[in-house]
Amino acid sequence: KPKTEGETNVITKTKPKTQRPPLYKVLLLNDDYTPMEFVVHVLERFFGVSHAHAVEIMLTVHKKGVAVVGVFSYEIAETKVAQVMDFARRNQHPLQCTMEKED
Ligand code: NFA
Repeated sequence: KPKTEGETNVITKTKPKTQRPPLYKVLLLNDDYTPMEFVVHVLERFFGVSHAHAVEIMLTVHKKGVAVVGVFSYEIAETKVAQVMDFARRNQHPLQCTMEKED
């Protein structure tokens, strides 16, 4: 329809918001007993990081008390935590691994 005076063509587009699943941080916690080499091995084995990066992450946990070792979907994070906790328990180390929803 032809526009009369004062009418303006303003098109309001509603952007379809793409839904992404929430992400979860996997955290490694310091303790006084787990050997440093064991923690490095855990990081290489379950998080696929290089030896050098594993040493860096381990030292961060050792000095700061905690560090994020990766960010994953709920299911993957849950699996990583279970794998680390099971491996630590089987080797009789008190190493703790937890997950936390990302903001
Ligand atoms: N703090 C431990 C030690 O001095 C090493 C460690 C690092 C443990 C990171 C747990 C996590 N043997």
